[in-house]
Amino acid sequence: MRIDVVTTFPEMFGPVLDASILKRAREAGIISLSVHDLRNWTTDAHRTTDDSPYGGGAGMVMKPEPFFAAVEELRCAGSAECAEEIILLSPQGELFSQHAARELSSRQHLMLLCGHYEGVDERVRQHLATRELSIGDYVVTGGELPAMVVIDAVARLLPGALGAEEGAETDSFSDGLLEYPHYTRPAEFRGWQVPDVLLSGHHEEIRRWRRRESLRRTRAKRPDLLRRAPLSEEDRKLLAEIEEEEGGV
Ligand code: 9D3
Repeated sequence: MRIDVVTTFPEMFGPVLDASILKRAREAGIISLSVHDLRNWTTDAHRTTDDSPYGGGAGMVMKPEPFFAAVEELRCAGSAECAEEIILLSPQGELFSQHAARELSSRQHLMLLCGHYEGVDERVRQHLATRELSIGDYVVTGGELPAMVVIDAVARLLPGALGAEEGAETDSFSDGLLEYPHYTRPAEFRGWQVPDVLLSGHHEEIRRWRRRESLRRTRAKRPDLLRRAPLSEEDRKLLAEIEEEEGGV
């Protein structure tokens, strides 16, 4: 997969892209990432990327021309495929999700556009972006950190990006439930014991315990996920046991 990022803060990306999974995926040739400075597509001596808003008001708006010029130059360059998605990171975008990450991971070539200041000229959203994504209902100072979140979530789904150990399929969210509790040595730490069942060696009991705890946790912390999760006959039995133990909530 090829990913082109367009930003006024290209230096923010280096340390993240050179670490961990993203570094490994790039070295393995699974992903090819280029970060471009939006200022390369300005035409004035000051390399201006923003201007005051029509209609007045505080703050600045990012100009449309540099974004259009960047996308028009990069969209069909550097990969066999023209970018299928031009993604604008924006607080008004569709909420990014594991589902969206899976969708994007099937593409050959993505472009991510990062805004800043008070926002981006509306014509970028309407006539250039194919999709607008937000990473959540809180304000960060620009689209750069959200772009890195999207890149990380997508890259780890590409075949070969994770080690054999950490298959993306066993993830929380792949079956719609939160993960069960994890423990490692020591078996007792400051008086807190690891649950006996995990030390028992009874694989079937361990599997059932983990599934029950996964259901218990999801019910307590994310009932919205539980309502949407595909549940087996066994899951319903386990949930009935949990409800018996804990009463209504
Ligand atoms: C005054 C209204 N603000 C919108 C909530 C203006 C504004 C604040 C921050 C406009 C842009 C930004 C910069 N943030 C992003 O570009 C951004 C973002 C975010 O702030 N939260 C979650 N996801 C994203 S994706 C891009």
